[in-house]
Amino acid sequence: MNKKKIKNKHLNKKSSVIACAFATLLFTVPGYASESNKHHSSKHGAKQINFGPGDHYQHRMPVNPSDYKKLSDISHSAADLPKPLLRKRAEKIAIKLNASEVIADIAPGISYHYWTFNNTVPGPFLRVRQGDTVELSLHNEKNSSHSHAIDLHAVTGPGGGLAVTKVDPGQTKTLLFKATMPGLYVYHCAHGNPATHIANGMYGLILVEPPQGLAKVDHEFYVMQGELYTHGRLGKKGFQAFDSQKMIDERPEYIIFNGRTGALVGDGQLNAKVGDKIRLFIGNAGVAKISSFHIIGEIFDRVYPEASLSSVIKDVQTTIVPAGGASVVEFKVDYPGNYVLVDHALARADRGAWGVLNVTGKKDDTLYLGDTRSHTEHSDEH
Ligand SMILES: [Cu+2]
Repeated sequence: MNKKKIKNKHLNKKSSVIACAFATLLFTVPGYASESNKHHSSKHGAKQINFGPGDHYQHRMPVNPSDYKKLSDISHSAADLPKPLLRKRAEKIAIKLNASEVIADIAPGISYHYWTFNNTVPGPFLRVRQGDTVELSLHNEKNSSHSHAIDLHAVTGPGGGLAVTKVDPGQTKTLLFKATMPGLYVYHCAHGNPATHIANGMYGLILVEPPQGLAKVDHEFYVMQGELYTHGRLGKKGFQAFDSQKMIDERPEYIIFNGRTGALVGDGQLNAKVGDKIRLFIGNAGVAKISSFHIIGEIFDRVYPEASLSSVIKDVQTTIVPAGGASVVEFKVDYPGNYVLVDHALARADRGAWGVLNVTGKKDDTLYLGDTRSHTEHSDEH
């Protein structure tokens, strides 16, 4: 949508809505977009006592699951990301994102009202080149219960784009930004009470490739940790409402990779062959926990700490991925088998934070050899 159209659409809004929005802006910290619209505030309970710059609603709005489309799988595939750009020069590129609210399963028989970018959690992996000018248009679906907006950590400017992308249900707005610094960055919705929008699933990663690109590898994967604050305790069946008190207490019931429990297991597992070079783009949406990302039985050959592509460290066991941050790790796989991806605050695996990298190929007995026979004999004696 061009600028003229956006402007006209804005002017056509009812004057009462403009007045309401203006009044709200007077009491809002710049860079935060408050939930001023009629779709929202009337649905919330009393204000929660908190001292943040965003909205203070309790977000205990009733959800009728039949009002939203039901998705069979919320998870974004780890193998689904754009190929390396290998572009000689910067360009102007267009990206379209769709804010959509859906019903999907956290685990079998446990469903949730997810808020998403493009119907998956995390949202699409965005890939641009340093120096590119990006025209990002954000549309909010008509039946959304909330307004949404986007803050990309790759953007320099108020709210990382939030200040100009607040979209009410049915609206589209466009942000133009220049990707100035290389790196792997988190993007997320930051409208209203930003933590709530992130906790409900609105996050993803954007890679700004340096002009020379990244070293060639055989596989790249996209893994992103997130948290779900459900009213029912871990494992409670049925539809689960969001619990804002648990969020402010930093007590997630589920800590997940790629949107739900089991997303990177079985059909969703990461696959490679002995000898392959692998790069993982790892993000952490938070909103509370810092991830201690580790792969059981593997050592990272190279880590770009905090996803700064300007520095690298070698031979790393576990890398920290801050809430609202990322990391890039590279390693060669040398031996077949299943390698388990975890947040090494290991009790979190029981809340869902794990996945599998399956490696096929020839065994190298000089690297790893187990004497299973003597173990069996030993067991038989008891
Ligand atoms: Cu949102």
